[in-house]
Amino acid sequence: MKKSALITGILGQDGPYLAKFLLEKDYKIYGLLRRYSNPSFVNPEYLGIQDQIEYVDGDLTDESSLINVIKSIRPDEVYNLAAQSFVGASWQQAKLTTEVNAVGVLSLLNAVKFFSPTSKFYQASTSEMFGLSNSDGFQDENTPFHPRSPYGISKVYAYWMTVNFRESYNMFTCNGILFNHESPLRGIQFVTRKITDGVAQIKLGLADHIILGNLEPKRDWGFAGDYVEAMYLMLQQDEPDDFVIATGETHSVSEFVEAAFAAVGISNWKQYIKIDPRYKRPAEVPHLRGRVDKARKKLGWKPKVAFEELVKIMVEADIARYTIKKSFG
Ligand code: F7E
Repeated sequence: MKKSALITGILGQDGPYLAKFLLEKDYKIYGLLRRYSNPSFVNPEYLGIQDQIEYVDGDLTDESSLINVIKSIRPDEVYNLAAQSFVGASWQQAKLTTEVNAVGVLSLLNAVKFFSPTSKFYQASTSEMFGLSNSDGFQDENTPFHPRSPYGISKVYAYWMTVNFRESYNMFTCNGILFNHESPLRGIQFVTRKITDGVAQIKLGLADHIILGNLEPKRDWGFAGDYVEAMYLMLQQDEPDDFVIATGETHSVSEFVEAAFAAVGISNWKQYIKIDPRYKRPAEVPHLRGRVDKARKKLGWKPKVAFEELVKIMVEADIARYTIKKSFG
């Protein structure tokens, strides 16, 4: 019998990478699709897996739709990757962020508990939960949370609810506390993709500057394609547990900008950057760097793609996109 997985957030960045990874392990993949006027399948198409996903209708904010889906497919594994995932928007849409990222997770956990209690459950938790907390320059599974945005706060609720279902109902539920992870599939509003897209346009003569906010914050940036393996590994353990997934390296936004311009041979990058306070956040997370010892030891997981390589992959993918667009007029 084929194993089956339900992936929420199937049209985002991580959903397609995870689907591809599991398809290679011969899983049957269901993708939860919420109602859009105009859904964009570019990410599964980019990875060449669009016709191998069975889409099922549902929305994290509609509990009955989740019950229907869980009841009818009873998947072996549920990966909850759906979220209002843009930290910057979470101040403007704090309630929506909470309804999707916090209450939505409770609804999904309840649907699993009542209609498929043996399904293993993965919750996409995040380094944004740590926020200001960084005692020795690193964050790990024992670091207290001090979220700095409605997004971070919503994710703390979902984290503890996932732990609580494990402790209260003996369910196999895990939190992957993933630090920032990027790829050519990253949404254009996130800083890495905004930079690599801008650098590609500048290189090709299509733009002459990039407008950014705060260049000081430091992030631990890894490659999304590496991180989905860790999600899978968590659900293959004998016991459910929570794991930090990161590279252990940290770089500032300005170092990312510098590396992206270096990837196309431009060293005087400062002349191409403009700062607009509109892109600055009311409260910032200044420094993220994960200590990944537990995942290394227990999951045997480690990141494969290093920082400079990641930046290069993203810049090259954006240059290729514009080159194809240009050649088709
Ligand atoms: O910002 C700064 C910004 O939006 C990174 C999500 O996947 O990772 C992501 O959250 C940093 C911040 O990602 C601009 O202020 C400067 O310090 O790419 P970002 P994020 O907020 O770290 C975590 C792990 C998640 O869980 C989230 O879902 O870059 N920054 N200038 C800017 N950021 C943006 N977006 N745009 C700018 O112009």
